[in-house]
Amino acid sequence: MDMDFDAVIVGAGFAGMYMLHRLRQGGFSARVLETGKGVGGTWYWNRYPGARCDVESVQYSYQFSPELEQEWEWTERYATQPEILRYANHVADRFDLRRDIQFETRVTRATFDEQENLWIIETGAGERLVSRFVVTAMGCLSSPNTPKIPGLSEFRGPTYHTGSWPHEGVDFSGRTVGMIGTGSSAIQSIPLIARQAEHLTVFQRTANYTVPAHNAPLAPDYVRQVKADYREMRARAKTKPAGIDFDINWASAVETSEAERARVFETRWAYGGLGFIASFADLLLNDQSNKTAADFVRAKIREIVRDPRTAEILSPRNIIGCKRLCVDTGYWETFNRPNVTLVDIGDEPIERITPSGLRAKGSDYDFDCLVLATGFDAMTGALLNVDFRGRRGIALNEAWRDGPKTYLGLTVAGFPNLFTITGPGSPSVLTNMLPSIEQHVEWIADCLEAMRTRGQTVIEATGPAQEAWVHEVGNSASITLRATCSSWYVGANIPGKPRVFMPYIGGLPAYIAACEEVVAGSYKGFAFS
Ligand code: NA7
Repeated sequence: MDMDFDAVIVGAGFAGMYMLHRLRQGGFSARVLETGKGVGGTWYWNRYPGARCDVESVQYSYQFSPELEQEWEWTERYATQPEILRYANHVADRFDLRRDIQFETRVTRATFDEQENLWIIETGAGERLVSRFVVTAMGCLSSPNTPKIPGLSEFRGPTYHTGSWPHEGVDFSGRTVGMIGTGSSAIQSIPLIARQAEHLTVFQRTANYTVPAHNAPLAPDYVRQVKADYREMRARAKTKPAGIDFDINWASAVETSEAERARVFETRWAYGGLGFIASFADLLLNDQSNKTAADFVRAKIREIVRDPRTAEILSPRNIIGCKRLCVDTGYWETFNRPNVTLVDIGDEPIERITPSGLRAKGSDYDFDCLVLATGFDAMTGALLNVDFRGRRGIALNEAWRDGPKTYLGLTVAGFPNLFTITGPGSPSVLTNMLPSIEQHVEWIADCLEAMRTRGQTVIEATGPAQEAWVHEVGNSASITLRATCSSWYVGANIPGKPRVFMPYIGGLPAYIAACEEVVAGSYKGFAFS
């Protein structure tokens, strides 16, 4: 069997693009296969109004090229989807990546041939490529979840999913809109859709916590200062659990006086963003500490939302930060608008979608357009959409029947020469994705270079090493409150999905140390041939 490439990379988002760049630098041949017509991954698909990154733009960016860091100008504290997509395109052009990216190509199956130690990759168009290695770069939130609500196909008007929004945009002027979901995508888009639509009805199953973004244009002085200090900022970020350079207050919320606690929360609220959850070090470790932050946010909701009943429905009851904290611009305020209605469906699922709207709790709601802000089959969805076959033809679906099992979130026992960037069992979604991606890519590229030097062609995680890592991932999850609610982190949003806390919660520094230890121990936990 002739080998077409050293590596096939699946996905041309930030992970796939940098993987291609690094493999080229290492002298490997690689081809990226990408379903979309352009680069950008999540930022290519998620074009709903208000889509923005919840990590500050100067930090949600590549650091592998100091020249790129210096030349690119972010314009806002939190970059919009179009700006991030422009950045992705700029990177693709600047590093001449497109000539090795095959767009409009969906990988459907990948089979490891044990005789030849090669992967055979098949695409939706019936193409077949052969490579030594496969690197998945498919993103953690890239397989949209369309809930199986009865009647969905009967709705007469257009239905939009926030995770695969029409590229030409949607004009809601003069239209009535129904929206299902109140996660991050809904929280970002609701204020903008409400401003445009004649009426917006939001169907909320679980109230969510959100913190104001206080987004603003970036001041030139600030940008100059960041650019002068970039190396130090990146180094500081790598010492933080989330890989984001923000201050963690190491005090305990319950051991702090009420007045001081209120002051800290107010300061963080006024600053805005995800750093709110770092107001105190034990917010995600101790119920009582968590409740102080949750109470603070609930009081804010009551202050902002004029109708007490609406404020009550909007007030989350679960652990703050258990589901991913959202960052918004004018979310609670939007429910003061006369053209916005909130419907609580927390205690009873939507009965059915009807040709003119939907039926819930015995009432009919009519609207012209339906928006599904219903999230993703997170972390494993995209991987399991490809029929990966490892040794003895074992399907990844089968190997992961009880939940994903990986070694370092990067490799899977029984699936040699397969690498999964930001796979389950890596910190990924609990961190700033860009530095996490870069760390994975560099680890993989270094590993392939080491193998080449040693004349090895096959790498595979051993079963015991994988078991030990799965144990470590589960153990670290069990000490936080994060694993205690029905979130997509545990697969709870997808009926029938095994309930396993999927990302590694030990923090980026601990994870990097674990990866470095593996390398220092001559890639301990891996078998080579
Ligand atoms: P999320 O955070 O998974 O939110 C999805 C929302 O859709 C959430 O409010 C769900 O309610 C709701 N949902 C899902 N299925 C249904 C059904 N069947 N009926 C009613 N409501 C439903 O996805 P997002 O796209 O907002 O954000 C994903 C991540 O992207 C986010 O965390 C950021 O990291 C960026 P539930 O809470 O499950 O009760």
